[in-house]
Amino acid sequence: MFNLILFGPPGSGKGTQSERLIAKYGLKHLSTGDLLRSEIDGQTPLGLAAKSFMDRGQLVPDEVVIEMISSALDNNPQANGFLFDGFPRTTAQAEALDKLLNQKKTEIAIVLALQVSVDELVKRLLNRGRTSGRRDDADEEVIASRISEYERKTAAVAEYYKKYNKVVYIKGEGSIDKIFEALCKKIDSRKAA
Ligand code: B4P
Repeated sequence: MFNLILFGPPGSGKGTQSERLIAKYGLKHLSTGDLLRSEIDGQTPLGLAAKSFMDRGQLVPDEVVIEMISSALDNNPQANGFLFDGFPRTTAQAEALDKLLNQKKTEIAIVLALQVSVDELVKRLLNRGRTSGRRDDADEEVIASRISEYERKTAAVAEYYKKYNKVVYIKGEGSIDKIFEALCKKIDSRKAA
């Protein structure tokens, strides 16, 4: 099994690059953002609870997302590997993920961290907000709060995986094709190691 984490601030290109990476490497895509939005669309109790946090640009509580990922892992016993997109977003989530993978006798092979300036993040998210209908992309204050949640709670996740030499940084600005190429190079060299 080959499991990877695509890491980076909101708007850094995680969702965009994930789609290409899962097609190339045959991985199962697990995006907590997508899973939460589908709970909201289905008006489930979990979705209703998550919506108030997401609309304000805050992280959804750890126990909710950890439980969601745990079920998603159990529901995909045949997967060749997982691409985690937007998860883990706190150190507690990273510790929980390690335990879950450990129970399945597997682990994270690499953490690909996309680096993008704050100005570019805001520009991209506002731009998507004009067409996507995503409420969290439409309001500059909500975007600022997502970026500040990232800095306060999520940036530490990279430090957590650095202890295990799993983090590789990639410049997330430039053409989508070039960034994809750079990501593939890092994955291929980790697979060959
Ligand atoms: P997510 O759905 O994960 O959304 P995101 O961080 O904004 O990134 P996304 O992947 O969608 O955007 P991308 O960078 O691809 O999270 C939404 C919310 O859910 C969070 O705020 C939180 O409330 C909650 N949540 C999710 N996971 C959670 C967890 N684990 N714990 C707690 N809460 C959680 O792309 C952005 C835009 O940039 C796109 O329009 C794209 O086209 C564009 N773009 C991409 N690459 C580009 C490039 N190279 N050049 C120009 N534009 C580019």
